[in-house]
Amino acid sequence: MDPIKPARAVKEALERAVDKIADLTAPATPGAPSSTSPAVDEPTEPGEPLPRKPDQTEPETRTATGAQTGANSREQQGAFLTTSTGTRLRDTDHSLKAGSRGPTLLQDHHLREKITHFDHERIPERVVHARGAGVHGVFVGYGNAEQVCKSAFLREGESTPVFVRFSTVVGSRGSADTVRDTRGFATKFYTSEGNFDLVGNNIPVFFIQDGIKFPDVIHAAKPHPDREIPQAQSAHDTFWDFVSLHTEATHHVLWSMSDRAVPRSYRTMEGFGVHTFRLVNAEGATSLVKFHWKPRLGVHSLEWEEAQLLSGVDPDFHRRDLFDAIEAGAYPQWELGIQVFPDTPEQTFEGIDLLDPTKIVPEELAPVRPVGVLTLNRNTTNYFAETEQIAFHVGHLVPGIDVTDDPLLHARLFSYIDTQLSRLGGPNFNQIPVNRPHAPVNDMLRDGLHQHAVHSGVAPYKPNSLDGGCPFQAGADTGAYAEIAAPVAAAVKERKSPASFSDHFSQPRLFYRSLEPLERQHIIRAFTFELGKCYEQAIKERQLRVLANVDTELCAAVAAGLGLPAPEPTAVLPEVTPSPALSQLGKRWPTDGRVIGIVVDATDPSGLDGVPALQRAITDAGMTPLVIAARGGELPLELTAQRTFLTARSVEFDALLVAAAPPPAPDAVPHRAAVDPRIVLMLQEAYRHAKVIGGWGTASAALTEAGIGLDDVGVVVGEDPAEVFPQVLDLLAGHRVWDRFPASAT
Ligand code: HDE
Repeated sequence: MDPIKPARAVKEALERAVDKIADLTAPATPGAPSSTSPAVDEPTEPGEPLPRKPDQTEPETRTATGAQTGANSREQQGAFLTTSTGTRLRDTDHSLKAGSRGPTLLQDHHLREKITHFDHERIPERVVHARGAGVHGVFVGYGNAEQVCKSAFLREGESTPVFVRFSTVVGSRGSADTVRDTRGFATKFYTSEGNFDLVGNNIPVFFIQDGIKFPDVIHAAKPHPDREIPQAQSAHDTFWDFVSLHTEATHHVLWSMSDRAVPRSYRTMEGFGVHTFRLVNAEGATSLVKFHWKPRLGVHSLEWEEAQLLSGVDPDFHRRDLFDAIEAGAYPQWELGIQVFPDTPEQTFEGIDLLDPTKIVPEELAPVRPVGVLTLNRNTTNYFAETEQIAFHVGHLVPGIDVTDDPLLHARLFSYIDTQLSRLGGPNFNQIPVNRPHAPVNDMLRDGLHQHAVHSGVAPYKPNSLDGGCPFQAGADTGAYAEIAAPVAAAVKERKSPASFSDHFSQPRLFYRSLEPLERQHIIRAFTFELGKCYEQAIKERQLRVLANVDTELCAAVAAGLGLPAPEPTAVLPEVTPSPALSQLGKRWPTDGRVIGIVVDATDPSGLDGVPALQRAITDAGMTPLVIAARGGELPLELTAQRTFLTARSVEFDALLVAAAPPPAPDAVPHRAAVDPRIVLMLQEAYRHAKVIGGWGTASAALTEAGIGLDDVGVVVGEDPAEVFPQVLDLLAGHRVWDRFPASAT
């Protein structure tokens, strides 16, 4: 910036003084409350906010970092270190002292500002869903929802910016990504009619039917209060104590023990709104709906042992996968779908109570109709500013969408504002950049901690005349949000669930019996693992009694694993019609964003032939190749090692390609075998986790060393990578080669 010349400064000061005198002499009598005299009658004709009084101004439009608004204007400005008020600093390494040996002087503002700010850097983490990863994207409506919903963001071709935060529920902010848990899938749509938040999960049902039980289920799932262990786990006594006594949790527990609770990636999860919502179209006709997110890449999971290893090898596995995929241009996509039900007075569909959040409506009974597509295409710039400070709320609704009387949803309507007050330190959290709506805001909320707006006018109340009556209430024709007038049945005040909420077992049974044998086997193993980690035998026995009322095979297999007798069911197990849509096996999907490991032996350059071309082929297929060599850095043929035998572990890769049988590297634990033991372990794990393995050249020696048959299912051995890779890619479309281990569950 040019220094201001003294003569110009004097001239400008004089001009300002003259303006000021003119302003002061203009009004006849100072003290008018408003810029315009009010009318006697209350203004009813809507108009913009009145102009400011001539004597008023506002702070110049600057961002928190001192810049004019505009692109990148919130980032740090200028080349020099400054205080938070923009004064340049010449030393941030030494505090101001009386002499070089002290004492330190209280006068040192920079020291005090720096330390005070640091002392307050942490804010309370979310009480649930503390661990999360967020990214930006865009939602485009298909326009086919108009029959049921008038919301603008669903119109054909309407493009709406969004922010999505994925999360786990139980663990604290620093816990591992791949734990067995429900995942949050929360989306903020910055629509032209205000923000709409769809705050859902990757499991379509919930543990409880009434929000008053939420603290109970969370207290049970969180670490034991005395020792604060275990972190981010449900495999402990308090969790199983609660759910074995509180049988309405059974359906969610079945999902939590299924592969859904260990997703391969956030990109391969379904999302669900869980509750039933009420939609209204432009004519005022209403429908009940359930929201679904359907991932374009299909629904895929980790193997349980893989998930456990990843918690140590790469605790950031899911967030890294999401950010890397977006950075690589493999933008994850989901279709938003709705199941639509008639809005009848009973609010049931095919005998299923739509207000019961422990129930699904099988897709075979009510198909999911896609109404738009979500693309996540931009990573965040600053985790805290965006992902940590985003504040979702199920009450952030737009015209066309309303809540139903689901008692779980009603407690949520209270909870989300309340929790932001303490987490984000006051009532103005919607003014934080990531929460700001893209629609114009003219509320009458004022003051409070961290107020960013500079509100003009004197009448933040209604009715008023001093601000010209502004802001005005909108009508149906001017985009007002109006709660849908839904009848409330004549009732007595009582603490009670409806009788239709009392069936806790038929839908868990429906879920279990809809899965493929392999998926059921995974559920059996998960129950056996989790209950095996409990200390109290009474809790295990009690949970087995619950399982007996779900499925005899499940109960017997878990009981056998625990070494306990399988109890008899206490009720007749109902016939259920399986819902094939609940299974995640048996189809083929795009492989975008998958990671392929390529093991090479740099000491034998002949084995590297074809590897550069293979890397290109993998990249062209939308995936990431990572070369694994004995040591890092440059390799022959202009290859670079992205991983070494020391840093790589099988769980990072979706498929493993082996170009050689590398001998033990110098940093290997002394080993008699001919192949480096880390590579042998890597192959054994990849094999155990049903991953595709490909090899050429001398690779067969490495496979044999690992005990892998060259003709085994999902093992492709050929002359060169050009022959092997297409077959590997084809197998990868099925996610895993599950046929390698035929399931024992029937
Ligand atoms: Fe939440 N939930 N929840 N929840 N929830 C929160 O809000 C709550 C429930 C869900 O990425 C909190 O800002 C109650 C169901 C997600 O920021 C809190 C009840 C579903 C997220 C809260 C429920 C969810 C939250 C904690 C029972 C799936 C993370 C921090 C009545 C449909 C959002 C916060 C994000 C977060 C309360 C039940 C999803 C305390 C009282 C059911 C995805 O307000």
